[in-house]
Amino acid sequence: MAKQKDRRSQSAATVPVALTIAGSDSSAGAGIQADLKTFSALGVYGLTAITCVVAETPGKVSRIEPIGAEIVHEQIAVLARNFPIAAAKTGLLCSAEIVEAVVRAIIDVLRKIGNRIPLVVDPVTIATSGDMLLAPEAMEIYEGELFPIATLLTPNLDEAGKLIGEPIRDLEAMRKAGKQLQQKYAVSILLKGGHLVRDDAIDLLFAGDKISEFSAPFVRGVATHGTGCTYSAAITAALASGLSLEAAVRRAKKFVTASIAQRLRWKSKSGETIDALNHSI
Ligand code: PXL
Repeated sequence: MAKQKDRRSQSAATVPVALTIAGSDSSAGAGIQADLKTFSALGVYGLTAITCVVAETPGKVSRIEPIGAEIVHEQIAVLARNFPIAAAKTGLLCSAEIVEAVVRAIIDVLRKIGNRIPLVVDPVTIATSGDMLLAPEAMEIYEGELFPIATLLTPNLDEAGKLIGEPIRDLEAMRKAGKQLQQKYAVSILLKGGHLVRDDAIDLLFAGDKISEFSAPFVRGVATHGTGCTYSAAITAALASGLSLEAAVRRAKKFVTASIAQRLRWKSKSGETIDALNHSI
């Protein structure tokens, strides 16, 4: 045993490296914490650039505080200069200044060093609880500067509906909306249909001329705090491991479905139920 331990402590392992640029969720079901747990579960070393700190429980955001834009830029820049980053994702970016700093760091440093490393953009604007997370004035720069440098956008139906200016109520409307977004931003789109009321959660991937469908049984009555973050982190981990976009989404969908199915549950001090995704699967 001692011998084995010795040998292990002397050998170094190389695993793929991925970067998440996102906010901190104190309840650890979403945001940077969900991303890191997902990266670890999928065998990827996760780096982080924190954009803001959110004090919250799974049901309610209490307070959001952005980090200074320059330190957001610096986190990304030092990591890009020192680690072999194979893929990156963005989550909650909070303010227009932070979106601007992230775009600058990706173009001027990360992509200068890492060429066209895949960038997954999860356009987080509203929490599952309904709380606004992104400053409204940040949307213009988000669309104008961040979307065009993404490899994949992962909007849910609410976010996609806002971007095209009309609600998406069925699968037919999803097909139309996804194509529209793909053309509008010239980027691949994963449109997540989990908010449609059906027996299964269907997502559509629009990449090139192809539309691929991913479905899983819909689990009703389950708090879904953090599913979007977990999904985009799992896609990023799979891309960092060298999978194609379609294979990465397929693997990520399985991971999110399992993290919901094997969810965790506690009773709060006041007797309420607290659910959380299980990332240790
Ligand atoms: O699920 C969206 C989200 C993303 N990032 C952070 C969050 C939340 C939701 O609350 O707190 C940091």
